[in-house]
Amino acid sequence: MLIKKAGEFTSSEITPKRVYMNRRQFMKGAAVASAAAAVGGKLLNIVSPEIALAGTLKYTKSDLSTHGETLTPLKDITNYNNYYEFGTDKYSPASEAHQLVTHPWTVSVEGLCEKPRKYSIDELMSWPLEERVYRMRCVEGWSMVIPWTGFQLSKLIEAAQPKPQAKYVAFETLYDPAHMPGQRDDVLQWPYVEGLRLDEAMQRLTILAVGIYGDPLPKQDGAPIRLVVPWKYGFKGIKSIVKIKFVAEQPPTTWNIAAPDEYGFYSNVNPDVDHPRWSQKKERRIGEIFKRDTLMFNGYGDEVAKLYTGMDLRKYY
Ligand SMILES: Nc1nc2c(c(=O)[nH]1)N[C@H]1C(S)=C(S)[C@@H](COP(=O)(O)O)O[C@H]1N2
Ligand SMILES: [Mo]
Repeated sequence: MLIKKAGEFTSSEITPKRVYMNRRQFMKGAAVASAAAAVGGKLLNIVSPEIALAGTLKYTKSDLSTHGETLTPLKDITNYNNYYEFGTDKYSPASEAHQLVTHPWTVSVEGLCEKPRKYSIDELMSWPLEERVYRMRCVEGWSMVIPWTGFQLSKLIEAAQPKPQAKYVAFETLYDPAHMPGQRDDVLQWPYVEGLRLDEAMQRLTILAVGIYGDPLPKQDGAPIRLVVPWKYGFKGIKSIVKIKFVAEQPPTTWNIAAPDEYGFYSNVNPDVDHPRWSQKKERRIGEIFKRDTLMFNGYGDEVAKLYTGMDLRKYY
């Protein structure tokens, strides 16, 4: 399917999303030098995410993005989801999440900090935003590569000024069974809760995402704001956050409550620690046929391994 020949592009940036969406209105602007080549009737998008600035949000590119990976198409990121508030199968969040009311939206930052306060989502979305391309590895054995738009969680934490007693950060999803049909069943304990150690939360790879491919987060991906911790299994990335609380003790986490022998608090991606019911040695990148090796810390060990020095990662799984 030929959309446009390379020389005809009038936009400074073209992304897989734009190609996928085939929306010509995205293609206004300047020229692309050898960005896309029409070969054999197919449009080969060879633009790296580093030179692409898609979407309606204002943001900058980050040096902390993962390079050399093919981005997962928006179609897959928004149609193959885990969001049990909207059903337990992969496809129901895409059809059900429209019920979620994401505006107005308030995130309460509270607990053991000097400057607790509530933020409107509009204020948080007006913060300087960055694109962070990260691998995302679900504990179930599939993975994607997602260009998030967001900001470092550390910025919010610094603004809150945690007290010395604060050792962990606890997160909470909206509880709204009227608009989240899954919360009317007790498949999980609601609201969904997650947590990080304070140093994990401060690590520079940890972000709060408000967008994907430069547009505001689709509801099925956790609008209007969700956590992304790329070296941990995807379930740590709690969606549709309304509360962020500084606490002294390790907070409870939803999947650990549901199945403590299967899902720990740390949940670092680790090919050597199998899930009790399946191996974690391999994973299936969505869109690929052959399995890939699972990477220790999902490939982010240079950044994060030091957080776990001296810890037995079989015990602290
Ligand atoms: N509130 C909430 N957050 C959640 C979940 C959920 O069911 N509810 N699922 C988790 C799981 S298991 C994964 S793999 C990721 C999936 O994110 P995605 O659907 O945007 O790919 O969200 C995580 N965050
Ligand atoms: Mo997951």
